[in-house]
Amino acid sequence: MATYVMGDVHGEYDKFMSLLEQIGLREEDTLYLMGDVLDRGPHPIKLLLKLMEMPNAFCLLGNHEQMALECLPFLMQEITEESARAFGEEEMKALASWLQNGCETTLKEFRTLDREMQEEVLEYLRDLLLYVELNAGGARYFLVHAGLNGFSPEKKIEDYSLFDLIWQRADYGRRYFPDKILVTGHTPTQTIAENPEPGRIFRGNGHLAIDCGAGFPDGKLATVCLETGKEYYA
Ligand SMILES: [Mn+2]
Repeated sequence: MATYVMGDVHGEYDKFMSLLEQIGLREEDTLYLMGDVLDRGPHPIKLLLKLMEMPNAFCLLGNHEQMALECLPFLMQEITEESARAFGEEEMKALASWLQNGCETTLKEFRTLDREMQEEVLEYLRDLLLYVELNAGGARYFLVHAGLNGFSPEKKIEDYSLFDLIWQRADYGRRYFPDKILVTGHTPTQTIAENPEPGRIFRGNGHLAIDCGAGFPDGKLATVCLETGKEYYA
């Protein structure tokens, strides 16, 4: 029984399939994805439909899924004069932000689904996990998409805002938990100043940062087996 954590896939379906093949994921293994499976890369919805079929794959909520959840419901309304007028300032702002963050490929594929599948996709997105705590290979891990902004050891997870958990970058120079490793995506490891190998998985100061920039031109998709520490790249 192995536990894998995987970085932000961003629609890179082929890289995802390549990693699945490399690790030889078995039924009894568990795969956690750090969120941001949507946007940028060519096949975000194809990827999501694949994940929906995998009983041993669990996805965290990333800021890209949150943007989709803020926009898809109102985009799915039929545009009539009346509902178009009903798009308020909030909705327009949400859509502008999603457009800036590479939603085109997600929208393109989402549009091809029938209404029933669209609803299923939304339901899956609404049920994504905000954080996961687990033990593997004798160590404890705390998984969250971006970080724990405003961290204090006594603070309960419910007291962090969504923005703190899925948008605000972790401080990789800082150790958060004395007894747990903080696993994050969201911040490409190319941009972590403390990382001696930019673009590879970063470990240090109680962190495991695994977004290796898939969806960007020179980026990779990465996964690591928590029991063995072995890293895989596509
Ligand atoms: Mn992100």
